[in-house]
Amino acid sequence: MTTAASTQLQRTLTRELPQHEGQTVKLLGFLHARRDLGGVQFLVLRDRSGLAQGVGAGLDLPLPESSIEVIGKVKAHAKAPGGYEVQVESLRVLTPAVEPPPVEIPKMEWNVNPETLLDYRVVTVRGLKERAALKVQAELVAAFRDHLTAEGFTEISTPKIVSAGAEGGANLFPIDYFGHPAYLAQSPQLYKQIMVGVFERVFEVAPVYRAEEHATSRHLNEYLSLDVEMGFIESEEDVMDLETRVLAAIMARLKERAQPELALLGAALPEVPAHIPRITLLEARQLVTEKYGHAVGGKDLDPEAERLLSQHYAETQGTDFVFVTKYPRAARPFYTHADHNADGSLNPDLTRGFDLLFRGIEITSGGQRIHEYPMLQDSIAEYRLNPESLAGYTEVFKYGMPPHGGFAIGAERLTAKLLGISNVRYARAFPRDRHRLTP
Ligand code: AMO
Repeated sequence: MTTAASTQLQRTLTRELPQHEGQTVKLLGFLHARRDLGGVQFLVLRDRSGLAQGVGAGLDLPLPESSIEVIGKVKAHAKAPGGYEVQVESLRVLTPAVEPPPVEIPKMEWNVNPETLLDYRVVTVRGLKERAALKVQAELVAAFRDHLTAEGFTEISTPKIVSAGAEGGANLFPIDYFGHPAYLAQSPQLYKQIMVGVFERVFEVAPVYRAEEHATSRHLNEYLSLDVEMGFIESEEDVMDLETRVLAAIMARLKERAQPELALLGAALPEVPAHIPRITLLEARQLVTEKYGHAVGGKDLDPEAERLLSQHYAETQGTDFVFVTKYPRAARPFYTHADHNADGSLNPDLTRGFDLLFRGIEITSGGQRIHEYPMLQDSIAEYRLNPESLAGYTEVFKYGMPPHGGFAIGAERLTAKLLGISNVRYARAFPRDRHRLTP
């Protein structure tokens, strides 16, 4: 039935109930929970702003998750969520669910195999914790955009179908592009640099693709990359300072706009120091070996070394962040600028590339890039890359590019570490991993 009352009333959100005590309101949402005690029925309606309890008599409650409209009077009720209750005068089912959800959506913990939860992600993602994590991520992305826009950056959109890899390595997804070989973009790296020649300061928020064969708690095959590139820098220090300001803006916005979600998830926001500590990769490796007895394998830091280095900074300086700087050439892509010696000459072994660790894990890579055409050609040769396949990128350097640098934050890693989520897959609505292509 569409009653006259339902069409006349404006929609009220559940979080607005306190302003409507004593009034008749119309709520729209999902039937989050229901209980029928014979003569009296209780319901919880969930809308985008929260939850509201309703109580009524003679109500015919549909299956949970049905879309409903509730009209009723608002009364203060200490035991109801939010402190108010709606005395239901009419309940209208807008869309009835035809099957109950596979898990009870209102429960805070589901004792179910995590893979099964992902199989049913289309509806399990409605869970309050799942929704809260994605909401925090949305605010985080909004803060990233807003802050950079305020610093004069322009948002760009670069191709995700590309002819060559930007980061090197074997983790490219090949695709068939009308009979020609092509790949899914690993990173907007080369295009964001080209766009510095247009706008000086650019950013992009878009998914990127990595054919990671291994299943870890930190790798996805598709993740949201928060990319930044800035022209006319002095050195990578300017880039690290920029990232520090971006992170501070993100935390400030979450503090202001995501309190309910953070509280629900029991998450504590980190303080972003005005100057995030910096340590060179060589010193970092030495430190974890000497202090913790951990011998680091490979050229980079391994996950255990990242964890220990973060632990050291948490213990000694009370911060969750540390920049690891001056990566050796062998651990960085061809586009990374060499570091300078004290006399100003180039050091062929070290670069101006850095990583940012947050709570034990790398959330960012960045650095200063090569901006001079001959130096870039030399680097491509040294890395034994095919100059022809990179010609579309290197060409722009013939026409003049300013000194520049940038960074990329993996949105899921940052979200997961902020919220205490143990696997990045749960910081994405529909994760893609080695074995998962649906939903
Ligand atoms: P890099 O390859 O280090 O650098 O990636 C940057 C950040 O992206 C995140 N990340 C991932 N997140 C989830 N799953 C993955 N498989 C994955 N791989 C990377 C991490 C990482 O720190 N072009 C450079 C960035 C730059 O220099 O501007 C790049 O892509 O948080």
